[in-house]
Amino acid sequence: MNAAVPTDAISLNAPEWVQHAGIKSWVAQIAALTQPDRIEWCDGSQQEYDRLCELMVQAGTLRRLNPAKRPNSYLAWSDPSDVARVEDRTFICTESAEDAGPTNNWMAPAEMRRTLNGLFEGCMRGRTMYVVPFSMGPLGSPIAQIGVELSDSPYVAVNMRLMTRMGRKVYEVLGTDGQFVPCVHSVGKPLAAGQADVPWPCNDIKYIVHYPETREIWSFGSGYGGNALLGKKCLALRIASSMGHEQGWLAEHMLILGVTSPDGRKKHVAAAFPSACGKTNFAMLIPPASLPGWKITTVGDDIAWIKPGKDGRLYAINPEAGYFGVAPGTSEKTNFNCMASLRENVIFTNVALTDDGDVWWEGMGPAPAHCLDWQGKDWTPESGRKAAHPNARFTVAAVQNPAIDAAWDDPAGVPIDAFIFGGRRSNTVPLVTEARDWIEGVYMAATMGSETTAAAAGQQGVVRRDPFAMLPFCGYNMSDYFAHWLKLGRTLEGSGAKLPRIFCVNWFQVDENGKFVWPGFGENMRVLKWMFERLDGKAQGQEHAFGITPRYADLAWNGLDFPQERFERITRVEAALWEQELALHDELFEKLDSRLPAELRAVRQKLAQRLAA
Ligand code: SAT
Ligand code: MN
Repeated sequence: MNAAVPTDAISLNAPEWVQHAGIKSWVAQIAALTQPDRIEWCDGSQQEYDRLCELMVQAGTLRRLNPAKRPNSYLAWSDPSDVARVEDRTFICTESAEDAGPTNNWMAPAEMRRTLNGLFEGCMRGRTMYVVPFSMGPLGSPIAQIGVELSDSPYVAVNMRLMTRMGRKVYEVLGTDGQFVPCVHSVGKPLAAGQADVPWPCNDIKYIVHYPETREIWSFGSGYGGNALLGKKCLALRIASSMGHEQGWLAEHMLILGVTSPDGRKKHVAAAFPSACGKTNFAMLIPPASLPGWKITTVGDDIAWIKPGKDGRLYAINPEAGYFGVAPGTSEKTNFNCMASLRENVIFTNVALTDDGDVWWEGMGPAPAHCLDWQGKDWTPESGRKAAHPNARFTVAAVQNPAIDAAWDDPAGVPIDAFIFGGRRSNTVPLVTEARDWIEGVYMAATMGSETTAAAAGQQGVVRRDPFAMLPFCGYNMSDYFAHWLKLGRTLEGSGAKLPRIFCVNWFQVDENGKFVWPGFGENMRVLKWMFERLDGKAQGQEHAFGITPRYADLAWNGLDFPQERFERITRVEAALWEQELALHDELFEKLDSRLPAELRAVRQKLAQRLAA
């Protein structure tokens, strides 16, 4: 850590352990534009983390939780207008609009630069600019990517320390001229001389901007989650997906887990679900006691970088080092491992504060008789409103997860045996379907629909197409992205390698009372076990218009009372619903028409024929 004393021209004051001239001149250039009072070069140490947290406690941004209940943990309440990702303010700025594609907001780079230069000019006045060096992926690994985020938010600096490999070591990897992705972030609220700050500064004007061609990220106006922690969605998904497209690999919105069978054999699964659809729960699943010997271990809970290995198989790493998970609904019953991860060293955002200085959220357990809600207002169970914001989050280092996979940090990654794609659908989509081949699997993933959640600003519960759960995260044309997946399949198949199988799941069908039919959580192990056995060529299933689905007798039911009639209701393919569904696939394809791969249209025709037969 190194603090600068403000002078007329701001002093760069770079510490001697930063030997990278490119970074120093870039920091100077951004400081000249944004005009912070001072610059701090983060070293990633515990002392620095503690000091910044204490600074935020003084400023009212953080509250220290009761150390007897939740050691070394803090609670932040954001501004009520800054609680989620802002998809309508997220831009992919490529030279040609077609390269961003019809699913992204686009603006020409030169025009966007003019807009942002105006907004960023003087935007850090009265604040400190933190220089936050981070690695996505194990430090020094050939698959890792380095970023440097310049931010006027100390909340960002401490969250980045939990979510990424952040600090001084990054400069050792970079040396004097290593490559990095420059990320500029401002909450967009400069302070005049003597003006008091607010606990959660932000701006009504928001821009989350990516230049994939020059690999730069600029974010203005929000201090929250994926809008502000730029290593996550911005670098590890939007920029990385575009790098992967160019270089022949994949950056995906997927958890990665290891499944070990009772006889000690291990397989790895990468699973894509939209935000706030239970990826963290699935990644930390504890199999029911009635399925003894099965074990799940976590490699990652949100993002996977996947590259073909020399043996023709696909290998995945988790580029992150922490979890930024949804708190509401998390309990010892729904996700024991997650609750165990959250015992200490956590930053909570927008959960409720109990009278004894601990946290609470809906679904955690019995409601307290009184607490302060996420806006600091008195709350009782009779209040008739939620105590925690539905998108309330925790930030915690991955190493605190008791189910962490031994290879989670392995630079070589883990070999992927199966992909799972899952949306949140109250009807239509069966509990589980296996694609008959790679192309059919890509079609399933491409046409995935899901009900929107509180993770993004806007209306909740509306079904929208969310291809590969990447709609908000694909940094280039979605049709090109489909083509990239198809091409990868052809290349791997051509090399004689065994391709991962592709499955589509839906845990979320509801009955006539709006209640979930499938118990989910640990019971999802029954579906995973079926997949595992399918990979071994052992389990049976039934072929239907869209693929292969297990019959009742194909799943293990010991220890669970789940009648056949209920199983059939969530696995049947209803022709009338599927005709509507296909019409929605057509709508998506129409939107993506200009570059849509012909293979996908062909699958669509075959499905319609099978459905009609
Ligand atoms: O993008 S966030 O990190 O805020 C969370 C998400 O949408 O998955
Ligand atoms: Mn996510």
